[in-house]
Amino acid sequence: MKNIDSKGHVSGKSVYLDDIPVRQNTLYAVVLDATTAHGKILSLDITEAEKQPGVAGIFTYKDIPGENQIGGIVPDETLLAEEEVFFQGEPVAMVVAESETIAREARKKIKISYKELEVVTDPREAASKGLLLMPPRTFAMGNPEVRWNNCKYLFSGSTEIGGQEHLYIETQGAYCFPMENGNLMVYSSTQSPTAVQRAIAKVLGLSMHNVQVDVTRLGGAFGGKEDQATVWACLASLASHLLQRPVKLALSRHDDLRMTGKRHPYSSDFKIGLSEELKILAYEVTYYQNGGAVNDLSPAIADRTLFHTTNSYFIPNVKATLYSCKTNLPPNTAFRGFGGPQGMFVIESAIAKAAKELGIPASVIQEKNLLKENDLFYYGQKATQVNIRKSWKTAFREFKISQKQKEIKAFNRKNKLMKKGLALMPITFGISFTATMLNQARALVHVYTDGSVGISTGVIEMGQGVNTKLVQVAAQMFGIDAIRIKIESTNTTRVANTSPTAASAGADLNGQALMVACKAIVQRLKKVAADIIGVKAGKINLRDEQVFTGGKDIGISWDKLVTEAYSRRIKLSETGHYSTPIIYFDKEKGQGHPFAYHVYGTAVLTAKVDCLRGIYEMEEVQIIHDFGKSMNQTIDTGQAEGAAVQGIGYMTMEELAYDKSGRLLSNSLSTYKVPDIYSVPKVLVVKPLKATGHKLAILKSKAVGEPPLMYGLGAYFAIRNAIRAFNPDFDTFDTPATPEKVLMGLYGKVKDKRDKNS
Ligand code: LUZ
Ligand code: MOS
Repeated sequence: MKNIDSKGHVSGKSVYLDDIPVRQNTLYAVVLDATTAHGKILSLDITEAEKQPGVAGIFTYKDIPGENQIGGIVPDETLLAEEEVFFQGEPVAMVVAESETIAREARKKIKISYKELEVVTDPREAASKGLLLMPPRTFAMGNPEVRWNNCKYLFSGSTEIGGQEHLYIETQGAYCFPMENGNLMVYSSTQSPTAVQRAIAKVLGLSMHNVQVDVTRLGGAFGGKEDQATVWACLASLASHLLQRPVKLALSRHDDLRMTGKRHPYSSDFKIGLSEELKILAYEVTYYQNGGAVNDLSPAIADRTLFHTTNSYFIPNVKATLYSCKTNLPPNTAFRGFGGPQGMFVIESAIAKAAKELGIPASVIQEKNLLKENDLFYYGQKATQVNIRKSWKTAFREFKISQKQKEIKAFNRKNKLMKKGLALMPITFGISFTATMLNQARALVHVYTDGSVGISTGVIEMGQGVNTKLVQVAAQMFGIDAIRIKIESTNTTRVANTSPTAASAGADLNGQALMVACKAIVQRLKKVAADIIGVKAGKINLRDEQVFTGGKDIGISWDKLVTEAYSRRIKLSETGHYSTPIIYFDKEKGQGHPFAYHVYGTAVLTAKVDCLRGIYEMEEVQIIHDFGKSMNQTIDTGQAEGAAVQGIGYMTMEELAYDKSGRLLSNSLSTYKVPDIYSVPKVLVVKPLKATGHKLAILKSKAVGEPPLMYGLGAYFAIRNAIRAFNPDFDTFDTPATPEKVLMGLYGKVKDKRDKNS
């Protein structure tokens, strides 16, 4: 089935927040943000700004009628700064005016002064000063300390992995208006309508039922709107509530880049021990997560890093410790992969380090340690239906990897100033929210008397195609044409208490809830058909818009069946509730079965480096991916390709730069580079692994949003291998591999970030 949004997107008719026609009397808000990364606010003077014609109001924390608190996991985040600011870009005040231009002009007239305090931007420095967002966390299995003695080979090292800007095409924003009796209507570009609803109620001192949040779709999110859409929705609501007028707040790209958090950079130390046969016997890792100024989702992201510490490998003795470091940067947040890539990068670096020292390709060590059926993940879950070796072997066969390896060797022998590198990147990604509680969803289904159907769930369409999958589910359940099914906007009054659309689990959770609702209606309709012709309901089938019994079309159409059910006063609406079975996790012990299932796959990536200039090209990226039994291969392949390219961008050109004062230097698209059509690998192939799927995946079609991003990590190792073909001493793990860094790597002038003398 085609993506139901394809026509609307191509013709420009799809509705986003900015396309909602505004009401009469709408006001526009802009945010004044902190210009120092850590300081006491000495004075804030709004008199000049307030005098500007067209300004309707300027608000600070003092105007908040409820609690000035929007922290989702830990209550440590103010909506508007009080006496102290903790990052550049932190909202301090809001200007509301008749137009956005007026609001912007007035914003310039606000005078604010600070007493500067110490700024920390480096996570290790924060940790050494005891600046932590939460106590350090350790997960362990076995005992690496004991095993080091038995290891034939021991290697250790450090890694740096950068952050990443989400760069959703649609910036953050919200549009609110007051309704009667003090209620509020809120349109928000959010992955988490319930989080927005809850925070607004708290900030305004209302009940959740006073706040209705509605979302049609987002122009991309990638995790950036899981937690951080809340700020703007709360601010717009605050103004709307106080002024009793409609208020729109949509960030400009500059404001968005400066004020919102990114993917977490990590700095890490590892130690790895191998046997003579190259089995990894022990692995120890310490992560320093750069959390930014407040918790946001950092604790949950820390969990996922710890869960993905061993990537696709079985390691019997593991100890992983994570320091979530409080720095004076915007709060870093969810981003596709959610801490997983940062964990997986370190084990891949450890393997690459071992391979370098032993003078063998990393793939030899990778292959020897891939997970097998019934191996234990170090957090206690047994690996079942493991497809990692199968994807690895299929990749070798399909993509002729051994031959490629030989060709690259020959190429590198022949060419002095052009070098190629190849890397394999196996991925194993756990599907479920790591917070077990969030693994639930609900749906609401109406069958109308003309046989058309309306469905609502808690899921958010953000370009990933989940709405199309839900329409497919309902069409299949009722045995009717998809054209009859309308998917409603996501609205907190139709489906309440939604989990964010995140963790790659949107289709699984909401699809299952939808199936539960559809099934109940189908059961009642079958009973009606059975009554009409006098057979048992179990004998009835609905398909092709007709009623069948024993494989025979009995001449009752879907429309007729629905009309008949209605005239018999049968209920044609239903809700569905789903909560993932079998999952649990004991946080104290760090053991349990947190994931419904895992997604597997293997990528092979080749890079070509120009050793005079340091520029490079990703030549080929070929992937065998475990989609399960894909319910929509076009959508799923698109997700895999997009994720892989986003992962490659993360590893290569996307460089976030903050200066020592905590100011974002890469604050526009001329200084922050993202992959474009020219930098996409010339060959980008995604082939589905022949697989049976998993019973906890929607229609056995596995979750696809995040896992393929991690293939992109291989780009770093492919480039590293090419550099090493020119300069065998190159031995750093520091992303992104920008051409500047590659050039320095080629000529041995690799600057250790922490060595002031180098
Ligand atoms: N969000 C979340 C996520 O709240 N919990 C998760 O486990 C998760 N995983 C991936 C992406 N977003
Ligand atoms: Mo996410 S990183 O919002 O699944």
